[in-house]
Amino acid sequence: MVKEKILVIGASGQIGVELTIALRKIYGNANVIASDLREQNPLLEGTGPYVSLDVMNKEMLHVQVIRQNVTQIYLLAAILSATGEKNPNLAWNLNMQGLLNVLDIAREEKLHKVYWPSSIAVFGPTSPKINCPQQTIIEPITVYGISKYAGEFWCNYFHQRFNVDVRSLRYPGLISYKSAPGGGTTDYAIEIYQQALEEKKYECFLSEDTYLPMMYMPDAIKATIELMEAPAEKISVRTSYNISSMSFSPKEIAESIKQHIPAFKISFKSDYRQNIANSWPQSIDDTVAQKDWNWKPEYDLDKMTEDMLLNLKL
Ligand code: NAD
Ligand code: AKB
Repeated sequence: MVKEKILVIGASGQIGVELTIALRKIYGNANVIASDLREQNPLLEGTGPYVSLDVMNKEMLHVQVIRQNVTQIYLLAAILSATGEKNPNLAWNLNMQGLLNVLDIAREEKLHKVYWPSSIAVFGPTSPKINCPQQTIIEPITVYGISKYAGEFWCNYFHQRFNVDVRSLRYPGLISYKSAPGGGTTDYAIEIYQQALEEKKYECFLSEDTYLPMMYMPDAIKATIELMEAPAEKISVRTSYNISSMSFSPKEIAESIKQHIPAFKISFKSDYRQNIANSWPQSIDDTVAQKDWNWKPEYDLDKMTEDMLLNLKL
């Protein structure tokens, strides 16, 4: 087996913490280097190497890759949809330049693999709302969505032109309890569990019937690792794969929580994030991922609710 040395960029974020821990279990603690703008992360402390690194500083990134004999990069540093609308220039610069820095270094150093996530945010109001297919009309209205769509084509370009083995998933909204979310439109589906336990009430920033594609973090980690471990000849999509698990509305997640906390009350007050949510599909067709690398999720809404409440109570 080829010895891999993995660099996770953005390791202190919502996905980064859990992905770093999962990768360390597979490749060994010393072979997975966590890195982030943030100086350290208590959840990763004692689990393996951690370096403070700015993905925008290409020279420093390149030095780290050479010095540490890195063979794979997982790039998770980005500005998400809601924060991106508050600072479009910052979102565009980080989401694009960060990716280009990594792809350039991957080409020059002949890295074995690169992982970079896209999002359902690539889709826009003209995309099909139900079972949105892999290939369809894509006209995103957020700077985050535009950056993800452009990023998908940069990945495809570096694969076609320079043979960089870069792989990608269009994650739906991700729900988790370990690490706080980083400024997305789907973050309500995390806050709601925390507030249900602490306050027994929650004011939702999306309307009660806003259906969105969502996924529990263990399924997102499973999908990421399965995609990255699939043989290269099985990967037919070099932009980014649709993946799906569940879709629900704020009203439905509240009903699921009420089965465990009967006194829980939800109220609704939409803000600027409603417009973003309205532009996204309600559900995603992921048959290409199923066919290519046997993608299958494990969690539905009620199974996730049970696990979230159990773990948040600990
Ligand atoms: P996050 O905001 O929680 O984490 C991003 C991390 O990147 C943070 O720890 C931040 O400190 C770090 N970072 C920011 N700028 C950096 C820089 N210049 N150099 C190095 N690190 C920097 O984000 P996340 O939710 O973990 O998302 C990770 C990736 O997955 C992003 O590309 C995001 O677009 C994508 N994604 C996330 C979701 C979701 O629901 N969380 C859904 C779809 C796609
Ligand atoms: C967000 O809401 O911005 C993210 C995403 C779906 O990409 N969770």
